[in-house]
This record gives sequence, structure tokens and C-alpha cells, in this order.
Amino acid sequence: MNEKLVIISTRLPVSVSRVDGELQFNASSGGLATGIDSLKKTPDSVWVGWPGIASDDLTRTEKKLIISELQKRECYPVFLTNDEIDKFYGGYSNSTLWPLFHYFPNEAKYEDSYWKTYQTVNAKFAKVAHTFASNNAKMWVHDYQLMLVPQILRKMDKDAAIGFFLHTPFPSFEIFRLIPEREALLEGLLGANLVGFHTYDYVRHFLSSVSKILGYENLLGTIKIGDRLVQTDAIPIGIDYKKFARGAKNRKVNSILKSFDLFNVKTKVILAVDRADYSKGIPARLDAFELFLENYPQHLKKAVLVLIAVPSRGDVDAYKELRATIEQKVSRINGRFSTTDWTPIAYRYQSLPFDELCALYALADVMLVTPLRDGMNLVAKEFVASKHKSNGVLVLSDMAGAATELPDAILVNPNNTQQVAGAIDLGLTMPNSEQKQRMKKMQARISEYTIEKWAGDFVTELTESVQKQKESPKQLSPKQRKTLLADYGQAKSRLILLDYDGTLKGFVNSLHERHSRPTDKVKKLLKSLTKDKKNKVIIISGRPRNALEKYFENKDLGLVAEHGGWVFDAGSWIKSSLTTKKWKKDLKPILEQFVARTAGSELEEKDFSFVWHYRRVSPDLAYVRKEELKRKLRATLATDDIGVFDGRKIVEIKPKRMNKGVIVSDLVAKNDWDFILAIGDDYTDEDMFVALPADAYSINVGKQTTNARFQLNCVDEVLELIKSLP
Ligand code: GDG
Repeated sequence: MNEKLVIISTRLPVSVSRVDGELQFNASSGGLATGIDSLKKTPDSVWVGWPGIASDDLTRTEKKLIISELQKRECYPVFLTNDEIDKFYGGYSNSTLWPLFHYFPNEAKYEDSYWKTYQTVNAKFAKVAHTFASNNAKMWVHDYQLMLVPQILRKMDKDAAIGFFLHTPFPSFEIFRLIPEREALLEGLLGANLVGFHTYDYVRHFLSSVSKILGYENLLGTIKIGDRLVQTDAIPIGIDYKKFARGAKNRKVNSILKSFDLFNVKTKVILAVDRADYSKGIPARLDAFELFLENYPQHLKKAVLVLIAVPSRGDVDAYKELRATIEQKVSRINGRFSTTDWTPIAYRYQSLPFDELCALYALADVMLVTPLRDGMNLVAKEFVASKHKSNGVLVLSDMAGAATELPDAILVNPNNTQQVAGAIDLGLTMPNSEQKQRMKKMQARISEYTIEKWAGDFVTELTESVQKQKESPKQLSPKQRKTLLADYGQAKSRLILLDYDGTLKGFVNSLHERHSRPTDKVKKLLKSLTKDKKNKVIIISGRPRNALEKYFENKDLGLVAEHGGWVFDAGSWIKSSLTTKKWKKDLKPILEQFVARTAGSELEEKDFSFVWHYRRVSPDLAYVRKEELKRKLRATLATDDIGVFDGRKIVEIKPKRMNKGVIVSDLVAKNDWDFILAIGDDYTDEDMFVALPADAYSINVGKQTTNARFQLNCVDEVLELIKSLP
């Protein structure tokens, strides 16, 4: 990692607080903070984030002090007011997105002011981060609080290297679609070159929302938007394995344990450590523990549940209620089962120093990690790392991302109280040999896929995706462009073949011709091309002739409609001699039946073809119907001369001989051209490219595999090239 890495997250690894009037600087807590803390050690990395204290509570001098203190640790603050913290952090982030992303739609609050502040604060983060944008910096944006930052940064710098990692689950489309601002959030993320998630399920959910909400498809996880590629991948976060392995061996462990006068040595310890968050399933876990005490009385007085709930987001109502629920349940269970010398639950609502946390991991016989939903869950991995004798049992919810990596844990459904109660018993009675066997397998995985490996993998993938974006082997280079312009300048007779949709006009989400009219800019460019008498300029399109007639009044322009079905030359239209009556009659009822069965699809009938459009059909249904339709049509067709073709959100049925290649061969043979330029973007243009002589300038618009000699990225680049023709 030679270039600067700019880490952008809501919280900095250092938190500022005021104690007795004085500012204090402490390490931040929480999954993300502990998780990527080790990235600080990456040479030349800086961190942009909120320092944890409201700016209205600070004097100017204090702000300056914070800036200079943080700078010593390569941290750069984004100052937020009390109101911003309320609405952006407590509001949109933690009361709208967090509950939805963890499948708690009933907890979600939708407030306009939350969203407005979320936008303002995201822009603030991007602004500070952008100050580091020079010198090939890589920007790495973290988590659900900053989903708009990638797009804002992209607008500031179109070539920036931007990565985004989501630490929470990405919910299924059925949940994500509930968010009023769903489009803006997805567009925000798509500003990145790489969007990373913990598991492949989250990747799938994201891709499905992108496809269903924005209509962008992906190829093997890469989404193409105009000339940009956005890569997605599952890159599960790891932990600083050595830190926990060392921590658990610390000689202080024993003395720490003594200070926990809660246990006697003969008691087995069941441990649970989480932020006090409703996604962590603490009340359900207590229910399961109660059932365990009921169903397995042999463990009474022989086991203790040590339940550590770390205070979190205490100002949000749902969290206050959660704390009350937990405490009621703990009191009730302790009241019901306690004896004079034994209390079943040792509960603490507090954050523990690192040493104590490690001591507890080292001591625990069974670790209970039973979130209802969790992006990953680092506690499970930290427990595994702490077991240097490979004893101990991990009971893990299969709703946590960590479950995909730790199949050797006892996996449970946290809503299945019976199952969790049974798993606790199983854990307490598991033979040592089996404990070791399972633990060793988990340790092998966790010790290899560490936090450093995760960060390294992410940055490497980001570098590769930026590289992929830059390079396209057929991209028209400045040198080739210069030669093209020089050849054009010297030529006396030139043939210029231009496809229309996707070449001179961007893809429009409607098949109605009025939505696809050429812009004035295009008309002007064509006018100046046709004014030059050395040029023969032909629009060669799949559109019907009446559409092309309406679009282009320029009489000097040649027009080819329906891929060659109609040719307009010297003032009149000439029709192809191919007949269509019979096959069209056979296929029409099938196509009409599919339109009726597939809401959102439309049938376009042209003189020589049918086109079934499915751009407005939900992508999953469209895929199934499309394949079914193609099978049915092919089975019905009595002749080999008619082809069924897959296009851009269309299925087209037309005579095989009616293709741009046939007409282009005729046009090429008609004259001794000194210069030929052909530009097109889709599969129908490939026939045209193949039919051209080897020295013709054939240009494909896009990044797909092509028979053209060169490629341009988008319509704007095509127009720019045409404009630059001398
Ligand atoms: C989010 C996602 C994802 C906990 N109590 C104490 C303490 N901790 C530390 C643990 C662990 C971290 O906090 C908690 O991490 P989790 O992963 O369990 O959960 P979230 O905070 O919800 O984190 C989560 C994570 O981001 C990373 O991507 O795994 O799914 O929700 O590191 O050790 N640390 C100390 N005392 C405590 O009392 N010192």
C-alpha cells in the first residue's frame, strides 16, 4: 500500500469527551472501531471521522486543540453540532437504517428532518475527505451512516479510487424497498469502485435491490453504469488474532478473575458479551437460558451465565426500553432460581477494560453468541482466538455473518428457544476431544483471515477494480484518435455508419419514440457532417422507418430502418423483398399471450420483426419468462431463416438475413471509399463490424466483448469524437 489510504468512518478510533471540564482523548469502542483499529498502523493512512463530542459544546480554542491532538494520530475531525448528531446519528442512521438493515421494520422511524441532516452530514464528511484526494489517494468509506459519501466524492473527482464497506447486513429487497430514500442510498453507494460486504448473501441482496430499484444489471457481480464499473464482493472482516491470543495468556488474567468475586472455580461459565442492542437478541437469550435451567436441572448451581451488556445509543428510545426488558428478565430468573450460595446470572451493564474482556474469554466454558441479526459478530471470533488450549464451546446464531465462516460452532436459530437451551447443555457436556477438534478448525480459519488480511484484500481489490475501470484493451488511444482524424482529413470519399440508440442517444427506459428523440446537439453534429460533400452519412438502426423519419429531417442523411428492412436513399424508401406474413401470423398469438402474462412487458410490431420489451418487468420474472418465450418461439418456428435474438432488455424475432451486416456489405461495395467509420453499441452492430474491410474504423460503445477494432465508453465520447472530425 504505497499510496495514501483515507479511512472515512462515523467515529474516529479516538473519542473526545469532557470529564470535569477537561477534554479527554480515549480509544473508541464498538465493532468497527476495534475492527479497523489496526489499519491505523498502515503506513501513510489517515482517518476522517467525528471525534465524538458536539461542536456547539466546544470553544474555538478547544476545537483547535482537538484538531492538533488528533493530527498527531493522523486523524482529521468532522465536527457535528448537537442537532446534527441527533438527526444524523441517533435519527437516520440508528433509528431508520439500523433497524431496517437488521430486519426490525417496526422499530424504523421515517422523518424528513433525519434524511435532510443525513445528506448534509454525508456532504460534510466527503468535503473533509476530499482534502486528501490528491496523490492517488484511496478513499475507503465505512458503514451505513455514510452511504452517500461515495457518490459525493465521485462527483468531486471522476477518477478517484473509492471503496465502501458495509459492516451490517444488507437486507433483502423486500425490506430495503421500505426505505423512502432507497434510490438515493443505492446511487450513493454506486459512486464507489468497489462495494464490499461480509457475506455473499448480502452481496446478492444488494445486487437484487440495484436491479429491481434502479434497473442496473450485473455480470458476475460487476455492475455497469454508463462508462463506469462498480464491483461488488464478499470480504468478511477478521480480527487481530494475535492481540486476543496474547491477551488471554496475560498473567494478569488470574488476578482479574479474582476481582470477579462472582464465580467459584467449580462453576462452569457461560459467557455472553454484546453491545446492548436489540439486534443482539439478549431478551430471547435470557428466555432460552431460563428454559435451560428448567429443562436441564442437573446444571443448577453448577453453571453461571455471565451477561455483559455494553451501554450503547442510550439516547434512542428503543435502547432504553431494551435495557429495562433485560433487567426485568434477569431479576425474574435470578429471583426464581437463586439459592443462598448461587445466583444463575451475573449481569453487568458496563464496558469492560480489554484485559478483563480477555480474561472472561479465557475463562468461559461456553460462549453464547445469539444475535437475531448481525453483520458479522467479532465477539465470536475473539472468543475463538482466546482459547489457546483449544477448549471451550461456541454457540453461534446462524443469523450472524460469522456463521458462514464458523460451521464448527454449535449453530442455532436464536428464535428457537428449545434449540438454544439444548445447545447450552450440549456445550457444557461436550467431551474435551470434540471441543478441541471443533475449536482447532475454527482457529485455523480465524488466525488466517485476520483483520490485516481483510484490509489488505479490500485494498487490493479496490486497486484492481480501479485498474479495470481504466483499462480496456480496445479503448481508442489518443494516438489512434490522432491517426483516425488524420485519415479522415486526407480522405476524399468517406462512409460514416452510425447506429442510433446507445450510440447517438443514451438508453431510455421507455420504448415510445417520443422519449428517444435526438438532441439538438446530435442534429447539429449530423448537419455539419452531411454538409461536407465528401461524406456519405448513414444512420443504421433497428427502429422502424416512421420513427427515423420523425427524428431526422436532414435530407442529406441516409437512413436504414429495421436493420436493413428499409433503406432511405435519394429521397425515397426502398423496402426489402423478404416476406414475413406466415411466420408473423404464427408467432403473434404466443407473443400476445406472454405480454398478457407478464405485467410491464410490451410488444412492438415492426414491418419485418417483433420485439418483446421487458425493461419494466421485475428482473427475476423477466429472466424466467424470456427463456420460456425463446423456447416456445423457436419450437413454433417452422423455418431456419427466422432468428430469435437477445438484445438489451428485449427479445427480437426477425429474418436472419435482415441484419446490418448484409446492408453494410452492399454499402461498402458501392463505392471505393477512402475512409470508413462505423459506430454502434449492441449485438446488431456486431454484424456490421464483421462486414467491414479490415482497415475500417469500427468502434463499439461500451466495455463488452466486441468485433470492433476500437471502443469508446459512452454516448458523450462518441459525440465528442464526431465533433472533433476536421
Ligand atoms: C458492527 C456490526 C460487525 C464489546 N464489549 C466490550 C468490548 N467489545 C468489543 C468486542 C468487539 C466489538 O466490541 C463488538 O463487535 P461486534 O462485531 O460484536 O458488534 P458491533 O459493535 O455491532 O459491530 C457487526 C462489526 O461491526 C465489524 O464489521 O461484526 O456485525 O454490527 O470487538 O471486543 N471491548 C471492550 N470491552 C467491552 O466491554 N474492551
